[in-house]
Amino acid sequence: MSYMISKATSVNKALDEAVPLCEPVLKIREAMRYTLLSGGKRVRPMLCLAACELVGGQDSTAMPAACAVEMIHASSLIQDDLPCMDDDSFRRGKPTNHKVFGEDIAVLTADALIALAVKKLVTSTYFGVSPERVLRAVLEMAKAVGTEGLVAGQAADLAGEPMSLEEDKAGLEHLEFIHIHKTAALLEAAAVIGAIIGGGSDEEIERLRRYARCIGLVFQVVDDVLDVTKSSEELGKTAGKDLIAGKLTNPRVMGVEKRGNIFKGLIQTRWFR
Ligand code: GRG
Repeated sequence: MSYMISKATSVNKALDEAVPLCEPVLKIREAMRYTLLSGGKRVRPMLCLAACELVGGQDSTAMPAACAVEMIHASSLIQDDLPCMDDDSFRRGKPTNHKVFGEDIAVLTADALIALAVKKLVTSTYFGVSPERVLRAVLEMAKAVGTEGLVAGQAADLAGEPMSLEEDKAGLEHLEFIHIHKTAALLEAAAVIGAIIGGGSDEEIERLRRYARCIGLVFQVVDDVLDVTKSSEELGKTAGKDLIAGKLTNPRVMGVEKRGNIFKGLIQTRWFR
């Protein structure tokens, strides 16, 4: 726990310094800071720093990359909460970005966070990381964000149920697709980028990719379960919304027993062998 607290503290400091409150576009910067510094657990930057450390690199070398990954996460949360997506009013115990700043500013803020993430990642070269490794890291981040990652997962989640909910296999494949893309992709990228920046070998990088993908898969499964077992106060957001929306990801939508079988299926899939 003390390891995690110390990493989160240094990430918070670096994020604070990354977005100074100044002109131009003061309002956008305020909105960026609002979500970026609103108390997330910092799981992704922590994974990035830990992976870098594991392959023999320094925290300071991976800090820009760790911040970049958290900026992408913040951007995805802002977008996810928009009325055209999940339409959430609360996150981390506070009103969501668009509730405070308006939808127009929230969309621009999410855009600005992605741009800043790329900029931040590229500054890794100032810390002695080779341009080849930085390019590789940028490629990993782009893959995690776009149609091979978050965007694909969110699109599948929004599209709702698979063709047949009766067949566990169809349900399993659909769930796995959503979890792997919407959530695991960024956790995977966090660890992989940390290992690339830290000077890891190809073998080390691929091992960490596999490990982080598993963590990501379980992370979303737990997040879905918490949505029905915890209160809104405990979660800091409106609980049970997926249930109301009838989303497949909610354990009670398809029945707890069926969902239990799907969990078992998930655990036995190729990611866990
Ligand atoms: C182009 C960046 C971008 C995104 C577009 C909107 C979208 C596609 C994707 C949404 C992805 C999303 C919000 C997935 C949920 C992942 C998840 C489990 C979030 C909660 O993560 P925690 O628990 O949150 O780490 P904290 O608050 O601790 O940071």
